[in-house]
Parts: sequence; structure tokens; C-alpha cells
Amino acid sequence: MKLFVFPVAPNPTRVRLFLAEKRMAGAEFEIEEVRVDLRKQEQRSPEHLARNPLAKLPVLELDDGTFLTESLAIIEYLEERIPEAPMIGTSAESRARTRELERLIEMGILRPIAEFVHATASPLGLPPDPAVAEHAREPLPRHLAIVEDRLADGRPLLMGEHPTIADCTLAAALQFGRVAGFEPAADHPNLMRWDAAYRERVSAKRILVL
Ligand SMILES: N[C@@H](CCC(=O)N[C@@H](CS)C(=O)NCC(=O)O)C(=O)O
Repeated sequence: MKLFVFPVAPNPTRVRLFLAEKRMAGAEFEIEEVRVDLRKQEQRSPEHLARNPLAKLPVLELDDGTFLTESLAIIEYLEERIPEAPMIGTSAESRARTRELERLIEMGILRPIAEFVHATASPLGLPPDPAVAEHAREPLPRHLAIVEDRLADGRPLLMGEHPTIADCTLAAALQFGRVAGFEPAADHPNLMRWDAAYRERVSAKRILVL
């Protein structure tokens, strides 16, 4: 399999963190990473449009040569292909709770941060738009508050002792904020504790660059 990615871009990053967590836990698999340079607009090249007509990353090329898009679909597929070190819970309830938290983080934290960064200091060169930036921030306080509360019992990771896709999505989101010097979790002590600890993990050190 091949995974088409670009560093720091939050959606590819959450899939790469998911794989790095599996590797760190001892799972063995071969997935080649291929860079598609978003700064050079390579996502709009005919080669990439053949992989994903929406010109987005990540894309997973399966062994039969077909392409799978959408980070969560890729993660769910890889979770079934690489069941070692489960990243989406181990029971019906823990799977549902993990997905619940991951969705909340994607929709209420990752997406607003991505919109804010692209409206202020876009690495893709999009023009700044203060009104869009202001609107993008709006969902952040109430979603960050939920995560802050979740961490209040001192748990090391979002779902407890073991990493899950919720940690991957949050780490990818907060890293992308740092592209623009945007640290929306800075006044949340539990989140800052989680962030510092997560970035010390071997998995995170392999993937995160900011
Ligand atoms: N819903 C998609 C979003 C994919 C996405 O927006 N990817 C961004 C990188 S984080 C991208 O490829 N952007 C390139 C562009 O918009 O030109 C997913 O979850 O994979």
C-alpha cells in the first residue's frame, strides 16, 4: 500500500500518527509514504487528480491499485487490516466513545484551526481574510472545554491509558495551529499537559515537526 501525504497538513498527519502509534506498539506492516507537495500545488496535478478528483490528501493506494480517500475511512480500513494495538477501542462502548470524541475534535477543533490558519497565514498562499478567521474561531472554546474537562482526572491520554485516534486528531490539529503561531489551547492547563506529554512520545517525535 502507498499513503500519499504532506507533512504538517492536519488530515495526512492524523493518519500518519495513527500508523506511528501502531509501529511504536510493535505492529509490523509495509506502507510506503509518498509526498504530494501542497505548496507546489501538486495535489492539482493530473496524477493526483486521478487518485482523488477532489485534489486532497491523504489518499491510500490499496494493493489492487485502487484509491481510498477521507482520513477516517483510511484509518478505519487500516485498523481492520492492522488490528494489533487497537486505536479505536476494544468494546462496543469504547469504540463508540472514541469515535464520539474524535468526531468532536475533528469538527470542533481541527476544522476551525485549519480554517483559521488558512485565513491568517495560509501555507498554501491563500489570501488573509479577517472575517473568516474570526468566524472560524467561534466553535473552539466550547469544544476545547469538553476535552479539557475529559482530562481533568489526570489521565495521560484522551481515552485513558492507551492512545486512540482522538489523540492523533487533536495532535494534528494543534500542530497545524502552530503554523500560524495560533495556540488555542494555551489557557487550558490539562490540554497543555496532554500536549506536552503527547509530543514526547516516540510516535509523535517521528511525525510532528512543530
Ligand atoms: N475530509 C478530508 C479532508 C482532506 C483535506 O482537506 N486535506 C487537505 C490537507 S489537511 C488538503 O489536501 N488540502 C489541499 C487543498 O485544499 O488544495 C479528509 O478527512 O481526509
